[in-house]
Amino acid sequence: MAFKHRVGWYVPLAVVLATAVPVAGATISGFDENVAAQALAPMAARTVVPAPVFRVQGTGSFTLDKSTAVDARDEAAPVGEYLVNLLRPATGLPLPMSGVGDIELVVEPGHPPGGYDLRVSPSGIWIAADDAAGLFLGVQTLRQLLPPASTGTTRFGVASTTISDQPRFSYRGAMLDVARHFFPVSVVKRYIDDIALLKLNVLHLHLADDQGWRIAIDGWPRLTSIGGSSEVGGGTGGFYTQAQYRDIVAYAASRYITIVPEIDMPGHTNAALASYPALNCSGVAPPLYHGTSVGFSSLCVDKSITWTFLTDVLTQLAALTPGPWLHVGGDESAATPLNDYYRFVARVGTIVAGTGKTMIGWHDIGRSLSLPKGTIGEYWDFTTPRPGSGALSRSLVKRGGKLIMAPANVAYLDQKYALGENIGTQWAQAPLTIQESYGWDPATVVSGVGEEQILGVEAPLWSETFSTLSQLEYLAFPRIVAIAEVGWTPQKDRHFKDFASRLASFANYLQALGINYKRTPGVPWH
Ligand code: TNX
Repeated sequence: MAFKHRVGWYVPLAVVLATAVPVAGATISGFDENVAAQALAPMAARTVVPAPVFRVQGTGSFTLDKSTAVDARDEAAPVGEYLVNLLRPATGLPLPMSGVGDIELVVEPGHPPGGYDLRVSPSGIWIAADDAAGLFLGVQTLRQLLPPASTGTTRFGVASTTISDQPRFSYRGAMLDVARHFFPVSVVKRYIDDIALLKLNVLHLHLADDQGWRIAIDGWPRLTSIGGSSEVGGGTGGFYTQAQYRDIVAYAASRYITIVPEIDMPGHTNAALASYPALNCSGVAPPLYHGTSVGFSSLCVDKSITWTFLTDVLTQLAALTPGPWLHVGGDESAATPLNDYYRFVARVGTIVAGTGKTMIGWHDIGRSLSLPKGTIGEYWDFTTPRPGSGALSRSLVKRGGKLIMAPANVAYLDQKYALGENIGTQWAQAPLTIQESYGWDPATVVSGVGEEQILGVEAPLWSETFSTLSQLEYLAFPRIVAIAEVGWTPQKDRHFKDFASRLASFANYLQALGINYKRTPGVPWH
């Protein structure tokens, strides 16, 4: 009974995949056009973002009703719980989790690496993946195949379809700057839910900068009582206790999202320097900083207290963070003499390696002469590299590291949509349009850094110019949707016009979820 909807699918799917996958040119858009343009019912199925790698439409549809149950056992159970917790309020249906169900979620070997298989037929829905994380990604697709809750629909139909899907890159990140303006746990959780919808799987938290220190470190209470007490513009700031940070990590994990904590150093450290006079070479603490300049602060490389401090910070952060990475910034350290910078990064690298984590730094750390093997660089220069940034990035790759691609002129979500807007910055070739956020290939930005050297992509959201959730979402959406598709969908299958039409449909989900977004020009918004 539980397998009834597999009958009639299993063989055709195997045949289809056996022929389509090796060709690797079997694009979703190709199939939509050639096979199934006539079969889009009841919900137009072209809404999925990021675009699945392989998809065919079937005929007919499956409709959820009072008798629909969800079968998700063992490793699949948490994903099943997540799904029914979303769908019960949205549909008003009971959707019991039982041993037998029309919606079947399965963890078993044999599915696309990092991805999932999904089938909808008139008799049911089946999603399967190698692990729960992959299954969760399949559930995100299913959410977008269902009508958005806000439309008042009472018929929850899903068009028959077969999808086989996997990501281009394993690291698909968003970064949130909670240092320039502080955002409470509730906002961070909301953003985690926002990005989960897009199949992003990393949230990088920029936890310390000149304007604020946002994470409690045992033994260093002034970091938060002083360093956390302010923000850009002079507001009251805030910080996460270690229990709150753990809560964020656990919430992210329940969405199969890894937290990457960043403490930016040796520059971008005024908040720490203001908290402890002894951390300053002069022994005198600077005042708290409420402005938006960069490149004026530095830790004091030759003081032993600097190393006691950094060992405590990095060791505690590593213990609080289950993910494999610690981000140490390393950018814009104009106030650190170059020789000091070399020695600083080398020693930080040793501490990070001692915690068992892999170090990430902005690509500037490629300058360092000594780095733990495999250190990851985050590339933030433009899609046409300016002098130096390409070489620094290649220097990381030569030492066995990979790159996270976050070119500022396409991936920095804080860049203004239009120069007249009142939030956002514009240093990175703003205005930044949705077409530009979509229209780049991570593998052709830095020569010598191709597909194999790239860990993934990230969309940073710096917070100098905004302080509310609504502003945060406005800057992120829809450009973060473009970055998510850049990180997921094969390059050859990406076309702006096709993306823009799916994005316009996806906006119905943004609306239903109350996610603020910019109606950028060039998208056929409904
Ligand atoms: C650059 S690029 C920064 C941040 C700013 C941001 C504003 C880089 C690694 N750092 O310090 O917040 O620009 O757009």
